[in-house]
Amino acid sequence: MRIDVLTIFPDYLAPVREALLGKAIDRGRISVGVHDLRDWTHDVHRSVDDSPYGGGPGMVMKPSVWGEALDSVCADAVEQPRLVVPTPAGVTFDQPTARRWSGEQHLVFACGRYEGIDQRVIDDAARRMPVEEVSIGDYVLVGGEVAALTMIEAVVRLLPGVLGNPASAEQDSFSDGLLEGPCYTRPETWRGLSVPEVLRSGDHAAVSRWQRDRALERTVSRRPDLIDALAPEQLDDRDRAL
Ligand code: 6GU
Repeated sequence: MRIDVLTIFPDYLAPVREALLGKAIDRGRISVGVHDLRDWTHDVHRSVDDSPYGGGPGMVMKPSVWGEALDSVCADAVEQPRLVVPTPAGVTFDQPTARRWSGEQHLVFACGRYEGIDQRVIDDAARRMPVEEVSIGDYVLVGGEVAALTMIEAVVRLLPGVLGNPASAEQDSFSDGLLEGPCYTRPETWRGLSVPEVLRSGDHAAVSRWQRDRALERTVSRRPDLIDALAPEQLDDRDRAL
């Protein structure tokens, strides 16, 4: 998979070279290009923003610079990439979106700052490639960079061969529509707190049932909206009794 990120703060994306993502790059599983939007300016001040039509606070990112930047990054693409525009005004990013994007050849993230990017940049790009304006949650960040990093990590860990143990992706929170329950490792007792007896019993059926019950309990108390969203066949009789 090819990933390009356009931003006025390329250093913000440095963590993409670390840990799991860095290893995916080293192994050639993904290639990542981080581009400074100001490379496509032509004035001495390298300006990327201007005041908004219609008034209001803040500045809007100019279409001319974005247009050239996107043309250039998409020019050498084999297939038309999918353009992702992180914005708090977007559709909420979730695990199904990450799963869907993990099947793409090429993702381009256009990170805006200030009040946003001139809408014509998005409308023009949509004339030749799929475009999604996406938010990572109901709060406001100062720019799209951290959101892009978040989405990139969620997508890349789903690529075959990136996680050491593919079962990790299958057993995640959300994969069965529930939050993951608690987990434990040695020692058996720590600061007077013991690992639940059943986990040490060797009774695999009892362990599975216990884990399922904790997942349900946690989801009911923390994310009741996820319970409401479950299809009837995702709950068994024992679940319903809980
Ligand atoms: Cl994608 N961008 C910004 N600036 N703020 C956000 C966001 C994105 N998602 C949630 N808040």
